[in-house]
Amino acid sequence: MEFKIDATSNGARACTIKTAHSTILTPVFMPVGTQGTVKALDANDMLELGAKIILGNTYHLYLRPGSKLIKKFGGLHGFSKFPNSFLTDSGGFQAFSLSDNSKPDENGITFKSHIDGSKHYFTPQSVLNTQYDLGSDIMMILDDLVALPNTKERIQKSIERTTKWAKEAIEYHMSQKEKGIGVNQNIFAIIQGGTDKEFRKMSAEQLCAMTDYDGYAIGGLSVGEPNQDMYETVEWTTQFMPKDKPRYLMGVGTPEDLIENIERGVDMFDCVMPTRNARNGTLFTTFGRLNIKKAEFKEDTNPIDNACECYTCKNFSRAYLNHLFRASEITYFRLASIHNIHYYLQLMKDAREAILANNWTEFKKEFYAKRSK
Ligand code: PRF
Ligand code: ZN
Repeated sequence: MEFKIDATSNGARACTIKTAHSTILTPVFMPVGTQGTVKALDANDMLELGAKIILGNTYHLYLRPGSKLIKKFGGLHGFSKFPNSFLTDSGGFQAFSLSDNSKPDENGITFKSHIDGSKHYFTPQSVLNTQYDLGSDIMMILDDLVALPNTKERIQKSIERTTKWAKEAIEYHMSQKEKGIGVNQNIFAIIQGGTDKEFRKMSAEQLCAMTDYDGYAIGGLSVGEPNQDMYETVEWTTQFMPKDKPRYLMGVGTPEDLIENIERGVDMFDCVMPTRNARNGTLFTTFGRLNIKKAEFKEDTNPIDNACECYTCKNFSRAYLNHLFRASEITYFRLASIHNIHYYLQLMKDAREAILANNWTEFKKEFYAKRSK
């Protein structure tokens, strides 16, 4: 992977990441395609939207349809026909959040399938094997998640395990690459430590000392802690992360969260928010959120957002979307998802332009000013 910082502005970074499948300009938002598709959309829609990278989930694809099947089709790229980059999460977080009783031990995580209740075991090596089959451009390591708030003992355990697993993962990956496996695939470690400063420092220092990693993620946030705690933890943690590698904040967030964390030096984000919110009627606009279900939109001839240039806004009225939503038409999901993803991707493009022009502070001020109207 090639990585270059193009500009910085008041802590915010504009970088270029080159993988085997695409050139990614940061800050970047990665739409979530858990099952190998961004819900309601296909590869062509994602290309039209200009997405250079999307996220897939090892947990789901391992359980169904199975990574060996996907490998037969040429990995996620061949299977889904999305030609740009994929990042795949390791499964640790999904085992933690989706399985009834996932149980970590010193060597991995036991969990029960949310589909058929069957029992499975993930190890640092096994999740890489699955991700080699998937052919993702960026693979995430297995990490040990804890719900917040939690005891110091449990958080300490989590960072110890995560470091141990990270060491095993990078050693395994290096040995596999020597055999010609995963040579074009990159690997990111995941910093844990809750909102405790000492634990975050410890986790960041231990993981970033493993210099063979291609990038570093901040995990374990946006799991119920107050927003301000997340911002402070990110600000604190990034100082222990190398400047010359990508920084990824996992599972974050709202448009406001993205702006705040870009300013704190984060380059990459993913979140189900634009797609999930689209499906339940919440649409993002330059002036804030809009609920398309509302009766006030029944005869509204305007597009969702006059300032938006997405396919949906260029062609359809709020009245039509309000109708499609109320009639539970599948087309609604597609049109709403296109708009919300376009909003997130455009926000990242605008942020990048502001950084390149060294105009971050003004850009951030305007972002908030428009929304308070
Ligand atoms: N670890 C992994 N995936 C994640 C997270 C994490 O901590 C989060 C936390 N917000 C989202 N997705 N592996
Ligand atoms: Zn739009």
